[in-house]
Amino acid sequence: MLIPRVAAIHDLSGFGRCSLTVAIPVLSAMGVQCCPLPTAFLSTHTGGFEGYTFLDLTDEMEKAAAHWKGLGLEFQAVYSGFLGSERQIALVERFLRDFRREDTVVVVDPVMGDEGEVYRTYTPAMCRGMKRLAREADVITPNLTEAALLLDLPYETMPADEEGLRRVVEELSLEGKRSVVLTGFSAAPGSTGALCFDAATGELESIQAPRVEREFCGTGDVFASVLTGALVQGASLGEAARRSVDFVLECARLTAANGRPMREGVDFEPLLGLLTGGRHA
Ligand code: PXL
Repeated sequence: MLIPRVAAIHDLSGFGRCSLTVAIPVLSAMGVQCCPLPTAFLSTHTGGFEGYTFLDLTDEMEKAAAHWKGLGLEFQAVYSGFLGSERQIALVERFLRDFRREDTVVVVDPVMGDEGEVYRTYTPAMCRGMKRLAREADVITPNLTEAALLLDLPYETMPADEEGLRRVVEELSLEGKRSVVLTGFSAAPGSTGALCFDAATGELESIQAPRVEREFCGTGDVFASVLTGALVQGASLGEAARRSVDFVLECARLTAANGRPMREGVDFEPLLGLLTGGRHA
């Protein structure tokens, strides 16, 4: 049995449960091999902490990617998220040129901001770079803030109704060429989930679950990691989004029940068992 292999290009934040500290355990639990290519090492993520350390790993990434190329490694998916510099975005583009094969799924989580705010380390040039990188993706997983940035629209002008958001997702699909999973989409009060456009079928689908009335940190990373794992297991986009929405709901419920602070991310560890038992597990 071939264990699917994913190159995960994200930061490593020591505390706060996001990016690689989510992607590695989630993909492993799903029976998928995660090969991390860390973009930066931070003491914590940048949301809700002061004085975090930030070590840019661009030079190291370049060397590691060259080594992987020399080894002839192949990946069933390349999954990128939080990036630390403009140069790094170009490096991920080069990584795709070197490693993308016919059947490689490229998932770009265009991590740039949330709740209408751009993350502190993201410059306008980096946002332009992310938009360029996202053009190479098979699947993108923006939240509404990132959707606005990708479309060069002010966040305040983004529609709130389903009809308008369907148009946003269609526009993000680049005329049906790439799949889009808009996260944090609420189809009705008390419900939340994702609005998906599947480039394979040309169909739009809303995937919903009950909403836990609290804000959480790192749920985008949990969502995109489960989605990537399910896609390399052969799930359709809709099935993969269903697994992601359901798992994020369980994480949100447990974190709320445990009363944990937002900046610590979600309490996902006791729930990893829900992810085992996929097609290859
Ligand atoms: O969850 C997205 C994310 C990833 N990585 C870092 C972040 C954030 C969000 O704040 O700061 C370092």
